[in-house]
Amino acid sequence: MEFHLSKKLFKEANQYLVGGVNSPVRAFKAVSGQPVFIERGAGAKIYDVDGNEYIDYVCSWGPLILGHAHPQVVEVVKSVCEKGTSFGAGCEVEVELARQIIEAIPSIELIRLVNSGTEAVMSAIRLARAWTKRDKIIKFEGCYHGHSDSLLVKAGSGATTLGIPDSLGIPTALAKYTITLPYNDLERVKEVVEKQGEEIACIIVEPIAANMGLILPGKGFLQGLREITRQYRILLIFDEVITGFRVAYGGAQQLYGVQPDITCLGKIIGGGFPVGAYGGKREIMEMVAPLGDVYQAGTLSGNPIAMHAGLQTLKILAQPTIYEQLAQKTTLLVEGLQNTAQNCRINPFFTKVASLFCIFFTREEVIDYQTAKTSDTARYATYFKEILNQGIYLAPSQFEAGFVSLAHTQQDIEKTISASRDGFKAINNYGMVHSCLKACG
Ligand code: KE4
Repeated sequence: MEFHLSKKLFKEANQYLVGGVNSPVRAFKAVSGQPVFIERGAGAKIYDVDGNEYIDYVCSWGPLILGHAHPQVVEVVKSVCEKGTSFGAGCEVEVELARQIIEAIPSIELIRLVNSGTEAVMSAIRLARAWTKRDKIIKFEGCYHGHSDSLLVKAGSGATTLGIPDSLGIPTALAKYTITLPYNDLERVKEVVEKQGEEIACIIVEPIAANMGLILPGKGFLQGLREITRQYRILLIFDEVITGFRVAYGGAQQLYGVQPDITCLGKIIGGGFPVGAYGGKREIMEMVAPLGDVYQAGTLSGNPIAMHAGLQTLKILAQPTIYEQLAQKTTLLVEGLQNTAQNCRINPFFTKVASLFCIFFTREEVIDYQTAKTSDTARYATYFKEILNQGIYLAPSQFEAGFVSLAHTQQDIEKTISASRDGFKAINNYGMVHSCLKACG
């Protein structure tokens, strides 16, 4: 594959944009590669500016569960744009989308729509602190909840990828209120809550962790968090920005049968447009302005274009068998990759749930941030580059998840498995070269 135009564009981009990108992970630093610039997408495919075609497993980091440029989404967006794009006033479609979300997620009685997952989580934390009149929060190492100050502490996603677990610029006076614990370690949570419970406003968790690779909650972990938070009047916040409408129509809380006090959403509910949302019990949400004294606002919150794109997406997801189809495609893919890896005498650790998956290049069982970090990121980079050259677009970092869409076909999956054979062989070759260089000193 040739990347001439992407290279040229990246060089130019670096003159104007920080690092040539508008979000760090897109710079491909973790795979020390040359980022590709995408020109268009259609279904499960994206096409870069050099005309290369890729089967896309990033799906814009989750929103495009229907695939790119879904006809019904494009149609509704086109027709709405012609009537104006933003009014800074109420629109009927905001009410329709709010109703659609609330009907899907029983733990949400009242909701506020915003413009990003970061904004949703930042507002939910502020609300939890106001509701409980406490300052401390508990989050989990490797979980990523957007880039608001209190949460950019031992974060996942780009922060892990870039090896900056704690960002610069966060006042220690604020960071000290964030307690970070190992994911899936309920005993540690109990220890801390028994000592400091009266000072803790909330526990925020990705119910399925998808920002340090993909890590499933251990048996009883989420239920345990629910019990201990109830006991100490701590609010439980599920960050379902990725898992909301992804792993089930009712999100991870439906899959695991655990209801949080506040849910944060994003990505899919905007159908590919900027969006976020936080919602929960009416009595809690009524503390938010203009009803209550927790202030939060946004110029483009509830933007009609994003609302229509999100509503159309959810209406399609609400149809029967959609999640069964997504799960079948993902199982076909992961089982094929596992068999191929074994045939190449490679034993990565795979995780999968619904239409999310991940390949960790480690022999360890990955259950938290520390075990995720045992992954060989150089091997991941080798695999990533080999399959990219064969037209497979996986996340440019070991510490992200893979996303399957409704548009991925059996043929796409078979091509991915075939390309992975070469990807695993490239690792074997890399391994041999590496050990030879090591032996030669
Ligand atoms: P945004 O502010 O990027 O819309 O959402 C932040 C966020 C919050 N919570 C979870 C669980 C998330 O995964 C995210 C954002 N996800 C990353 C991908 N791991 C977005 C990609 C990026 O940062 O470029």
